[in-house]
Amino acid sequence: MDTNLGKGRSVKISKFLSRHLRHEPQRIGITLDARGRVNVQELLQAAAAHGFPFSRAELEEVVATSDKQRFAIEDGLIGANQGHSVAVDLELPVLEPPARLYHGTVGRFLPAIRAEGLRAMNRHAVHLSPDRETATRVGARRGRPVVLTVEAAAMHRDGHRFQLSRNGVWLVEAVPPRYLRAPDVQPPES
Ligand code: HQG
Repeated sequence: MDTNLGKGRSVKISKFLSRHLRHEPQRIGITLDARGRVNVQELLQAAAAHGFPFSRAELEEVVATSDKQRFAIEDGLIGANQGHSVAVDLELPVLEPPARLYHGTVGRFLPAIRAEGLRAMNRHAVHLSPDRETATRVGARRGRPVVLTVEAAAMHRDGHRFQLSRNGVWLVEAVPPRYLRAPDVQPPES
């Protein structure tokens, strides 16, 4: 399985997979099943037919080495573990969350978040991280990260449903403002 994929190539394939397994399967003429998966062979053919060929070995290496375990291959089917905008039912377990979870964002969103809480925006669910470090990385995609603490146990007690994705991301429909604790602004990276 070691294809010695360069990082650049690996990231390109990963982004291609995210785009088509989470958001726009129709763009390359594939149809996801109810759980959001497609046959691996069908995906390889569709990618090649739409000008972005890669091999099965490359695909398997990207899936195995993805820093966030974004994708999974099982029984010849591949799907994204979370992050969808298309309708899918990932059949994830509803679980009791840890007492606190974390959300990484950036300062410019805080006024809206304080007013209306966390919303799923373009995705199916609000994504929450189990630790501050992960949340800091999520926030840093957009600028200087700000980490919000979510009182998950209180939400759970009040009837909010939490699901755990296959790659360790906690998903919830929304987080009302009263469950958010004042952010601690991360120091700029030295
Ligand atoms: C913000 C990546 C205004 C929210 C990451 C975030 C994650 C609001 C943005 C996964 C808001 C949505 C998800 C409100 C939330 N008003 N802004 N009421 N509520 N926001 O990308 O959590 O690399 O959909 O703070 O690692 O950043 O794709 O969500 O900044 O796990 O695998 O609206 O995506 O994983 O952005 O990231 P996103 P996210 P991947």
